[in-house]
Amino acid sequence: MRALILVDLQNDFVEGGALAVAGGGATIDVANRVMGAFDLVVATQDWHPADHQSFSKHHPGKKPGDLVDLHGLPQVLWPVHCVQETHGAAFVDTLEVAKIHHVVRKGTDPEVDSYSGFFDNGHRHDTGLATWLRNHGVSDVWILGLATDYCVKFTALDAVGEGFATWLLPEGCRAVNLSATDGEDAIAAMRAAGVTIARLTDV
Ligand code: VGL
Ligand code: ZN
Repeated sequence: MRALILVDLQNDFVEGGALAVAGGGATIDVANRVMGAFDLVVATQDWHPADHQSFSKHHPGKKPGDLVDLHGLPQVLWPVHCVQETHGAAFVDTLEVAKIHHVVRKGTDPEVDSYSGFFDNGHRHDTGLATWLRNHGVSDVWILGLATDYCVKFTALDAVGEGFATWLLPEGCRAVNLSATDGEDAIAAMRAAGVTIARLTDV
């Protein structure tokens, strides 16, 4: 069984959002185009409480893009984004949500960020996604979404770590690029970890 994982296709990550990723909206069209080709479709949602410690406003003197230590983990600080139950946290309204079989919400613990759809950044809390996929007979996962250099990257690396044959569709991804090559570097790191970099025509 093949599953498609749509990573964080939420209003705050597309044009006009609080943490807008350049070209983010284009990923929605790609998602809508390919969803029907998979046995199962999973969508992750970044789902933060208002007091989430990844928000720079909770760190006096810091601004978005700054790096801090959060309980022993390196933490990039972000503008307030994807707060639970807000418009910014909702799926982009052109996304064909009726084709999604399972939603994973992550980043709910205010004290630790969670880029991956499988585990928090400290690899302590498991979202249950790997178990859900295995229970549904999934062997292969294909991944697209936002953002290449954060949530897509860590979701793909954990998918490999959990033993899934893992495919990335870069045409359906866009990067934050705090540094200009972060997106490319993330793709190289995924490839080095065993992710197959695929084209839409491979789906
Ligand atoms: C993301 C930064 C903060 C992502 C989520 O979806 O890649 N990036 N929270
Ligand atoms: Zn976040």
